[in-house]
Amino acid sequence: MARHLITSALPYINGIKHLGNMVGSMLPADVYSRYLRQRGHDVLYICATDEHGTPAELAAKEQGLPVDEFCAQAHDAQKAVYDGFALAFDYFGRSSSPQNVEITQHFARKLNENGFVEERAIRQVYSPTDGRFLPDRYVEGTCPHCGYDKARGDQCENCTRVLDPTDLINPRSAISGSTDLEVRETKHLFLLQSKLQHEVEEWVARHEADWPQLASSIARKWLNEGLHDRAITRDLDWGVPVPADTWPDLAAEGKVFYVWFDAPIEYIGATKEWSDLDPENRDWKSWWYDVDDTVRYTEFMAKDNVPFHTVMFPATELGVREPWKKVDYVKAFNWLTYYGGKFSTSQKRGVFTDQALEILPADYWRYFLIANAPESDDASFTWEHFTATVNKDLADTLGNFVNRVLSFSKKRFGEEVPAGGEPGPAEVALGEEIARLLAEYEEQMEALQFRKAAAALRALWSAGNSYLEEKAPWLEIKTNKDGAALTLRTAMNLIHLYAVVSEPFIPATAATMRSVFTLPDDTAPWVTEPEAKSLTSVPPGTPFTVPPVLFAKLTDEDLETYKERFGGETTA
Ligand code: B3M
Ligand code: ZN
Repeated sequence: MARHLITSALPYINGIKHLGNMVGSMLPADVYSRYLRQRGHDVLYICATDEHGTPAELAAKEQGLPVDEFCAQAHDAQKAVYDGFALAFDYFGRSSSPQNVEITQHFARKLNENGFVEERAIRQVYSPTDGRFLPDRYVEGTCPHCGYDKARGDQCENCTRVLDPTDLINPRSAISGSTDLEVRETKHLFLLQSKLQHEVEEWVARHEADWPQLASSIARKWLNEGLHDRAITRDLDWGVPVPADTWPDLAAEGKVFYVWFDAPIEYIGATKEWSDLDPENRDWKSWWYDVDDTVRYTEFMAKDNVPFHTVMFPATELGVREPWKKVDYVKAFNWLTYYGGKFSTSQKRGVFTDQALEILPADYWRYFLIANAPESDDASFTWEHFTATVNKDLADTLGNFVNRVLSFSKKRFGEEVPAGGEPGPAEVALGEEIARLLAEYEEQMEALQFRKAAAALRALWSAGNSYLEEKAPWLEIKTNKDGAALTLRTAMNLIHLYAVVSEPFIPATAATMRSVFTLPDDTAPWVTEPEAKSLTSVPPGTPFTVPPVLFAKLTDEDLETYKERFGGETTA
């Protein structure tokens, strides 16, 4: 059995992420990891905060904190939210870690030794007042296209045009406001990606047939446009320093690596952070170095990150000329929109992950988001859709089933699973159906088809409801007590099966459902086909309890409150 290495795109440090970020990377990675663990695979799920670059420096400045302090706090704040969402990372690291510094510098040295790095002089804006070169984002001015007076050197937020700092009218430093700017020549390291084009093409060609179309088409597009050499250093205080042993001049000038150079390397760096905590039992290299097909590596990300993961990072890994593990499967997602418009961190539009948890427990969000993951197309979040889904799938189909069965049985038969009755045609048919749906669920999970997996899970829950409606134990009990006992016992077995199978989607609720029964040895991680067919794992006489309502039904009033708080109309 292959070991599974799983990573989700590293959330950027500058703020709490919104639901769109969550569904496009971390959450599906967590669901998949949980599923694989249940199936007995050796899984390592790694993520981290992406901490370098200008947005981190700017966010720190805004809060009046030194950037390292800002990042430490922001990391903890994000981690707390992810704990709240029950994301079961094996490790959640930080790209500013010493481990990442070490490995990033190693990669740069190797690329240099292999002839893929070159020092080039470029012309860049220098601010004598600030005593430094200004990265693109640190130059502000008037947009030459639309006249917006707070346009940044990389892009105008107003008309979205991509800019060069020298395009700006009346440019000024975003740090000091100084307009005393000059253009000076300075040296930067360039990664000669053009020299690696051919190799990357070959590598992509060998993999793209296995990837989802979204990932392979984006990779193709980038390759067809041609890989350009690109600057991999910046003039910033905060970042992985250019190593002085190899580039003494650039190091003396305080250059650091560009954030997109060190961020993907942090997948490896974070694994080493994890490993260094317990070096006797963990070996980071055994996941990354010279592992070939003994490790299957799956990456999760939104579509804007695909070029970096299918083309740029593989180019880096190939150019290092060491056997670092490259991605096997790229699970890419489209956008989750908010009422058809953009979720926006900068404009605070949409629902942020911390706010979501203030409103409802994680399981509500986990289920809704995965069941509506933007897999084949963009998907729209609306409060109407959210409340309707919660009410129908979670409150009615699953929650109500569980409570109805257990309370009724307790009332009529007491606090143990009732004995009596022999399985008949209805139970045989149910068992067949459950086994078939379980196989369907497994197949979709293995294929990383999350919406379809959610649909199969929902169908499993529904099958229980249909069975209960058909057998109607509340009527049966009047004429055939044994028959009613059989029906309820079978339904309780379904509850136990749901507890096991639903765990990746709704881990907290699944644990509650499982703890309903006092079974002597209830540790089985999965349900076998014979168990699914016979539905007898929970035997008569097993003590049980009735849990509190699993999912609250959301009212029209709730809906109005949410819409009022977050804005519930299209503004796009
Ligand atoms: N931090 C992109 C983003 O925040 C980025 C992903 C890095 S993955 C190595 O959208
Ligand atoms: Zn503009």
